[in-house]
Amino acid sequence: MKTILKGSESEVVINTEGPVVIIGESINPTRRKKLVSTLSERNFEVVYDLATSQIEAGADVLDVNVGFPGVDDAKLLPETVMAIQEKYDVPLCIDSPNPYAIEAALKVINGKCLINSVNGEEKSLDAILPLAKEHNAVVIGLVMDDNGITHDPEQRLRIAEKILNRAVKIGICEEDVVIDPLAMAVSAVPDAGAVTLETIRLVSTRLGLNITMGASNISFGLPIRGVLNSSFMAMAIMNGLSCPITNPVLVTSAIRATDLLLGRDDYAMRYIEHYKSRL
Ligand code: THG
Repeated sequence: MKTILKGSESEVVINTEGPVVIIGESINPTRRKKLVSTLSERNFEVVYDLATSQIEAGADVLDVNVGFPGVDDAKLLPETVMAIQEKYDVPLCIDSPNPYAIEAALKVINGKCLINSVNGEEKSLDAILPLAKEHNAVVIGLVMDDNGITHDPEQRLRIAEKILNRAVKIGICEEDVVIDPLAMAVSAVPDAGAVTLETIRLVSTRLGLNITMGASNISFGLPIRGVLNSSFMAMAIMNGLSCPITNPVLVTSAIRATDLLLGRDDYAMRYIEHYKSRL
């Protein structure tokens, strides 16, 4: 299945058959004090630095999250989107739990973006799916609902099905629904990795949809995060992950290696190109 994203002129195709599309996670204030202080002053220099470094490292799409305590992200998210669009032509993934911020960002966005995210809760489905339809956006469906988070992969699949059905019912194409199987920290939930990997396998084989996830969540609170992130990434891609939200500076090498080993990189062209750009 192919999901098409667009910037102003650019186009990125997320294909369940690969190769993997990388959504850069780093425009996110979590533990980035400098991003918070500069954004508070409407200074986008740190945002530009993060955009440049991620694109150079292999990001195809940029996640944009400007949520921090005290911020009015219904104002700041569209402003940040406009600032990025002035300098870069890549599709964006607008990341906010606030439907007003999502709506405000959709009004200024060029092309066809990802909405991050909707989930199986009734109020989320009601708020977000009509916006995705109206603005012709792709929507990420998180597999949690009014009952919270389940650790049963079959239940997570059921929530994915519910989100897909509701989206299709209001006229969104199934390729414009991308599922997030929920990656959580293995330091807190011992079987978090196994549950997520099995959910990916189920969503991939039963629904055939494109799959994303916040892949770095898995390693929160642990040392040598790059090793955990890379190992998890390889297994997740094997099971059907097609567009991870991750830090390309740390993980693109593992992603290119995995695509090559899965036979999705003829003559190792992309792997070698990435290797050369690291020299
Ligand atoms: N699913 C979806 N969207 C998401 C998530 C998800 N968006 C947010 C988050 N989870 C994914 N993004 C991040 C961004 C940063 C980090 C992890 C996930 C991160 N940051 C470093 C830290 O906290 O130590 C700090 C920055 C760095 O040094 O890289 O790990 O699950 N749909």
